[in-house]
Amino acid sequence: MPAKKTQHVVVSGIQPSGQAHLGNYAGFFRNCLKLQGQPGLDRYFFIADYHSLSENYDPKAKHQQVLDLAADFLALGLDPAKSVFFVQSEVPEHTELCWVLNTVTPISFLERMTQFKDKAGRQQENVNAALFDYPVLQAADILVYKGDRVPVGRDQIQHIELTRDVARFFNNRFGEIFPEAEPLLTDTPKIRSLNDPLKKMSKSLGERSYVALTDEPAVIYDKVKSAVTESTGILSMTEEELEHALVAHADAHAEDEGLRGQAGVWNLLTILKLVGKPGEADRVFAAQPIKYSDLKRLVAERIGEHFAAFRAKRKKLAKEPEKIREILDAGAKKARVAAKKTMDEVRKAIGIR
Ligand code: AQP
Repeated sequence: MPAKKTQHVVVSGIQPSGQAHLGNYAGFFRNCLKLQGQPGLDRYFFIADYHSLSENYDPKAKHQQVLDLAADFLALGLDPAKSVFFVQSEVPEHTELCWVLNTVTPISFLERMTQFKDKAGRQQENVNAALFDYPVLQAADILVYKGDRVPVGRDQIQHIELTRDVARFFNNRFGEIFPEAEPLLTDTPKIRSLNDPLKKMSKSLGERSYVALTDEPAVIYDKVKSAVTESTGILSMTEEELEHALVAHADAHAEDEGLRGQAGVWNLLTILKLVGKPGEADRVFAAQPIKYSDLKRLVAERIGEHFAAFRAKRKKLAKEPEKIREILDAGAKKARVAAKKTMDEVRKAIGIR
């Protein structure tokens, strides 16, 4: 039998820092799961527990958060026979490579990272070194498997660019070891916050910002019902115009209620495109003025339907923590084989072995 030929190595992770939400689904889970059936790919998906320590957290809750997130991923359809699925801290090579990559990463590059600035602004009492170094650990997460394809949401593009820079700096100094990683985006790479649509949907903006994948229909409706929209029923900007306005004047819009309303309505249409029936979002758009109470009811209903099977599977899995643990243990074992091989190469290249 001819040997299996790997064309690309896909790597991505998600932090266990609370409930997985619709934004994570649109940018990350769906993206990873789509790649599961494609031939020629090696796939590594992990729970980024070390990353999550850079934010305020409760040590008593962390272990359960890891298991919950693993249950989410498995219930959404992750197949451990097709993808290596594991917990980041169980493969110590991630942090070992991070240390080496730190030595070739200019501080000025990290200072530019918008996620660091955002998060440092949100947790001013805890601006720790790990928060600053986060993108280097992320680069190590990818490069330790020689990953060259990274399924992520749009908010992570800057970090993947940094991963490329770091790989290049390393290769220039020590020899060609690492590939250039490219982000893979879906057609819905960003879901906006329901209560502040100028920002991405995010756990740290509070429960009203996001729909959790495990939310029951009544909760979903309650959250979507209070989503920010505008008052005319008319979308005065195209989606491209909106994006352009937001990118061109990022800071100037914090107080722009008109723009916030347009972004809120476009967000509901984006969500409908994601979970609704084919052509449904286009029909709503074409029938302006839009009655937002009807749109919200429809969006909430479709989210509820879309995740009904997931919720049932997820409840069943929650009762089988040993099974989840077994899958993660087996995944870490496989991941370590590949990660160790890269670290052996790296140690030789940098002269410590
Ligand atoms: N709103 C989003 N739209 C599209 N993709 C998103 N992702 C996150 N939010 C959105 C993608 O999900 C993956 C996991 O990201 P993470 O582990 O960094 O989680 P997060 O971004 O930290 O999630 P939150 O809710 O925003 O957490 P907090 O509030 O704690 O910072 C990534 O691929 C990301 O692109």
